[in-house]
Amino acid sequence: MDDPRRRIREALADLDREGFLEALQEALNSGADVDTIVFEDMSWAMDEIGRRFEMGEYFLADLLYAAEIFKEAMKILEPHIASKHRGEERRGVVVLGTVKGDIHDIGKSLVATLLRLRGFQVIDLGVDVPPEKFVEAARKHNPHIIGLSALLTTAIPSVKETIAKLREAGVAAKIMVGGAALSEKTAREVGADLYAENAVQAVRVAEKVVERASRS
Ligand code: B12
Repeated sequence: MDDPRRRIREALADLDREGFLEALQEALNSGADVDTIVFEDMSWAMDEIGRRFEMGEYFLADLLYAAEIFKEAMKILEPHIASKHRGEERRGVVVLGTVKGDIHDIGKSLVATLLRLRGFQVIDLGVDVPPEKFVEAARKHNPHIIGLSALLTTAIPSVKETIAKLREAGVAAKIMVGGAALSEKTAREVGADLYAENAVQAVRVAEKVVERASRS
């Protein structure tokens, strides 16, 4: 791995804001791929920060600071992401939110950003969203897809409950789930239709759903 990418990983994981932003700028100047930076390097660092938190080396305040640095970097990266991912057509409608009991929003917001760039209309319900609010939004906006995000394993029952309530209400939208608490396997177990590991994949999956809907 080349040097700026390694420094992006290490400096972000060490919460060295200046070192990280400098490495980020260097990587961009040298033409590094923006998806690799966000979905491999910065995501690796956030996982490492999570590991250090689990080991007792980092505290909650460190996680908050990491989130702040991540969001600051996203402001720099957004124009680069936009020029890489922008699509022309009007695609489909997606209702998105982080489920009840979970307030992590970075990953969910990344999914929203990429979907919007690819021409989707995204209704972002925010974080800690109760099932009833998803049902209400589904009725109001008649989306192609409802996206549920969960990073805490303790929020998995919330995902399951939300899906059950959406089905009970007869919502026709495909339900896509994602976030560090979920996998292909848990997605199936909670009754979701679709799973995506990261925001780029989420867009691919969403595009397929809308393509299929427009063909039938
Ligand atoms: C930053 C952070 C926080 C910040 C969040 C700030 C914010 N504004 O979001 C704060 C400080 C608030 C926080 C709080 C807590 N956190 Co926290 N946090 C993290 C950390 C370090 C990074 C998360 C992140 O932003 N990652 C970067 C983004 C880009 O990645 P991502 O979210 O995974 O999203 C990508 C994919 O998952 C996917 N995706 C995400 N959503 C969706 C949705 C759909 C529909 C799709 C298709 C895809 C998709 O696409 C995204 C982009 O590629 C993680 C570590 C980790 N491994 O995730 C812990 C982590 C999630 N937190 C953890 C814990 C324990 C907590 C707390 C309980 C701590 C405490 N004692 O209070 C609280 C819970 C608060 C709550 N009720 O939600 C644990 C969860 C463990 C578990 N198994 O449940 C983790 C894993 C850390 C750890 N290893 O211990 N946290």
